[in-house]
Amino acid sequence: MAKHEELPVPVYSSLEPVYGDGSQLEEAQLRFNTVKSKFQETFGHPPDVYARSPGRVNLIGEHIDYEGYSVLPMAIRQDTIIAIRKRDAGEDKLLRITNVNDKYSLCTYPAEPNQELDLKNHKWGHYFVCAYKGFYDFAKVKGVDVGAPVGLDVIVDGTVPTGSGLSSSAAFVCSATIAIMAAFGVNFPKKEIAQLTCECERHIGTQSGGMDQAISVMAKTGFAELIDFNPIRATDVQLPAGGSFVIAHCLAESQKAVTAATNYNNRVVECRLASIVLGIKLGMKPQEAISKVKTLSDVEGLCVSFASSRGSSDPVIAVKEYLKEEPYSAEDIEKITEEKLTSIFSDSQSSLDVLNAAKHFKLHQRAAHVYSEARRVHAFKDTVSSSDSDEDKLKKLGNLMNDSHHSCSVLYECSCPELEELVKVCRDNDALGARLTGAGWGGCAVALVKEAIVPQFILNLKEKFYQSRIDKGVISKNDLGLYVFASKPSSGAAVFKF
Ligand code: NG1
Ligand code: MG
Repeated sequence: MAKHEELPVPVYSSLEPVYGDGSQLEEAQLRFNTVKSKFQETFGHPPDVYARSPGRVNLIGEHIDYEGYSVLPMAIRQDTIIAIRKRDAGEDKLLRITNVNDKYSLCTYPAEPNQELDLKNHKWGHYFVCAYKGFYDFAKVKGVDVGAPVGLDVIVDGTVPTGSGLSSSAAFVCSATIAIMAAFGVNFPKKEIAQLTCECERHIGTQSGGMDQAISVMAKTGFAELIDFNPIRATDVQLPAGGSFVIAHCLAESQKAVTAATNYNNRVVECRLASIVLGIKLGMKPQEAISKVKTLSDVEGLCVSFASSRGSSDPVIAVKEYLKEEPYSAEDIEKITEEKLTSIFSDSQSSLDVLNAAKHFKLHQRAAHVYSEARRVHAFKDTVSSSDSDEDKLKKLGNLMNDSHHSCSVLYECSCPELEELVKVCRDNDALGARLTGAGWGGCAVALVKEAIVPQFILNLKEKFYQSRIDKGVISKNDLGLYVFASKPSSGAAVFKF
């Protein structure tokens, strides 16, 4: 039997396989009806086909996917639905992208796969164009003839809160890519789509790893997934009984596409610099390290091959030995690399933006986070599959989540005051563990809570964290359910043809 990830995206003729048969189904029926009638109203035709792809919560393994290390997310119920129709060859050649939510106004682009996105002028529709460009690139690589570009009519309906670390962006890009494929009558193995959609999202200017797209495409109901990279692979992880994950938004929004140069991409660049410096210290020539060492997991490989001469294969020891704790200036690093940083990164405008904005680089701290976090992911997986009682497992998982948060906060500095407060409130109210999730700098925390206390736990968060913010008008009381909820592992991407 083919492995789950080697199968194409499932195509369904009814909503039940994805949305079950309870209240979620009713909600989904309403959403699909709204999407369909708004489509008809806007474009004068019904859509050809629909796609959906979910958001995710990362349980552990933060900021290590782009360094080549495995992560452990699960899909959430919230998703992005896209309805699409190919225009006839004789009609105008435009991509018209509209949204059920009026907050997002109509975006129009030429149906031109090679167009450049205006990244300085960020628009929500850009994410669709990422998918569109990626689709044509992929079709070319696969040798699939999809004909000359035609116009596309598109409606989007998303329930993943944006800027929340729950990956509304990947839900959008994956669902768009799969909708475009379905409109052109093609489908591919999920793991190939996971790889492709990850590359798609880079057109928006973030140097993202592949976690969000991988889980959005490959998730399975009832399981978290251990996601490995190079090549992408998903292994089912059955979480212990008696625990539940509660997701809570700290109400500071993280706009990653806008703050990339100082936050997300900055860390990607710091990790790359740490890798190069470690490669050189381990004995490589500067030129060789610059051209060959791309990630901290590459360095781990080097540590293993130099183990006999160094007496250790442990990259954590290499970090302690070779990277100083004080921040590095660009000049400090250039003395080691014997090449200007602007020349090392000359082929990446988004990295040059980082260099321009950065005052210094914390190589020791970033590398120490990545290596310790990579180990926590495996400890989490090993705990889940150990012979401990469920009670003990939950305790250990909670501790690993707490350690992960500490590392994100102190070593990676991707937390913020609101997230710190929220994580503390979670722990003070009997969470077994709590941590920021996703890129950070705002967005959500995830807490592991005993199932039996979930309703009380949520009430406590409302009282201790949200009430003052409702009083100040930051959010309305009626919207609370959007910002704090328990979530079970949900299913991945799907196509619907009715
Ligand atoms: P979010 O939280 O969606 O911005 C980002 C990256 C992930 C991963 C996490 C940090 C994208 C699309 N996603 O997630 O790949 O690196 O941060 O662990 O950039
Ligand atoms: Mg994102």
